[in-house]
Amino acid sequence: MAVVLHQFAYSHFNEKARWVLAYKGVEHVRKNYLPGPHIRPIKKLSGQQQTPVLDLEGQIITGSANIVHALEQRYPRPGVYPGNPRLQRRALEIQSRCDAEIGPAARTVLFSALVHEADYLLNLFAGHATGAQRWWYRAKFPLAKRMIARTNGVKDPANVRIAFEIFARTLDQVAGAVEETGYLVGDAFSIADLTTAALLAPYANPDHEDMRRPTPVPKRVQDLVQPYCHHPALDWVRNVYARHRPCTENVQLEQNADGSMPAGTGG
Ligand SMILES: N[C@@H](CCC(=O)N[C@@H](CS)C(=O)NCC(=O)O)C(=O)O
Repeated sequence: MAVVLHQFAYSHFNEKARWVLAYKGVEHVRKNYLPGPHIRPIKKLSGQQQTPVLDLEGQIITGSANIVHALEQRYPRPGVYPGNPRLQRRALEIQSRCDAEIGPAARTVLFSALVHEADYLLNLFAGHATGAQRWWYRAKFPLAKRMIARTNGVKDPANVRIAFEIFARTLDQVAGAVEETGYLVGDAFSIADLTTAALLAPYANPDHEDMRRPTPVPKRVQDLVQPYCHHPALDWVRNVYARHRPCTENVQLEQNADGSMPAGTGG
C-alpha cells in the first residue's frame, strides 16, 4: 500500500510533513488540493478539514505533529527526535509551541495580504493545476475568499494585530536561541529546527522547489515581507534549508484528487 500525503502546495504546516518525508527518503504520492474545494474530500477522508493528512499505508493521520511522530516510529533513521530524552522533550515542546503560536500567527500575517490577491494565491497553491482548473478556481474565488479569510484568522483586525506581534517577537526569540550552536536544541538538527524553519519559510523564501516564492510577487505581498527579509532569524531559516532540507525526490504528484474539482475540469 502506498504512502499518500494529502496537502496544499506551499502551505507551511504541510511543509513540515513534506520535509520529514523527504528527510527520511520515504517514497510517496502527493495529492494537491485547493483551499476551499478541499473541505469536502478532506472531511470525507479524515473527519476534519485541515491539511496535511497522511495516509500511511491505510492509517489516516491528521495534524503535522502526529504525522511527524508516525513517520519517526515507522522510519526511525535518520531521526528528527534527539536521542537524549531531556533534549527530546525540549525539542517536542518547541514543536508544540510553534504549532500553536507562530504557525497560526505567520499564516494570519501572510493571508492578511494574500486574501486580496486571487491570482497570486493560485500561483502559490495551484502551480501544478491545469489551465481549466485555474479558471474554475478564479471564477469561484469570491466565495472561497470568505472561507479563506475566516479559516486564516484575518476577519478580525484585533487578531491580525496580535498575529503581527507574535510574529515579530518570535523572530527575535529564534535569532537569540540559535546564536550559540546554530540549532534550537543541543548542537544538532532536530524537529525543533525543522518545525520552526518550515513555519517561517514563507517569509525566508528559501531556495527550495517546495517553498520558493513564485514571481512576480504582488506589491501588497512584497510590502508585507520586505521589512523582515534580512532578519537574522530568516537568514537562519535559509541556512537550515540549505543544510538539512533534501530536494524533492521519490514523489508522484496528483492535483485536486477525490472530486475537489467539478467533472470536466481535468485533474
Ligand atoms: N495544527 C495543524 C494545523 C494545520 C493547518 O492549519 N492547516 C491549514 C493549512 S496551513 C488548513 O488546512 N487550512 C484549511 C482549513 O482549515 O480548512 C497541523 O499541525 O497540521
